[in-house]
Amino acid sequence: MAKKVAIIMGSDSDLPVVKEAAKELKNFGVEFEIHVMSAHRTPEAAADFAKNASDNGFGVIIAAAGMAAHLGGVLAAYTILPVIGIPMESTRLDGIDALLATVQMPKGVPVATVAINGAANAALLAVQILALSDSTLSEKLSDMKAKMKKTIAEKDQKLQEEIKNLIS
Ligand code: RP5
Repeated sequence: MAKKVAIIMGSDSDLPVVKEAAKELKNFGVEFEIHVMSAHRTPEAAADFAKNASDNGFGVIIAAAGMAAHLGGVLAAYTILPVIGIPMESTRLDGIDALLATVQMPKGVPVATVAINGAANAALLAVQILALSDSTLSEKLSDMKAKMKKTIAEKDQKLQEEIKNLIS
């Protein structure tokens, strides 16, 4: 059975950004669940979720958290599933606080950290991980890359025409 992706947010205030991850997973037909759990406010719930995630059919966990963002690290401490961290831009520090807290994990407990607010890439990375054992997903990823290549080539062609007009 296809594995699901868990998206855990430190707060419901993270949802506007996290929606981008949900959209990507939906596009790829990957099942997912979204929950609010906090490393600081509900540490037991976060730990329990991570401990049982594999048995509950999840293949990857995405953790979105802002400020002193320990959520990805706490989830990763309790599971051997891959954990992807999204540092949220939720304070005057523009997400640098969350980026450093998420990315600077000690040896032995990795959290694959994407860009600040990089929810779409977190979902794509999760799909890439699941695609290692799912050929339908690998084909969809290859199609996506081919479309991207075509779009950029078209943009470059349009640019060349604009430049030609500009200097003629
Ligand atoms: C973090 O603190 C959350 O992930 C959120 O990004 C930030 C602010 O949370 P709220 O005060 O809006 O609940 O734990």
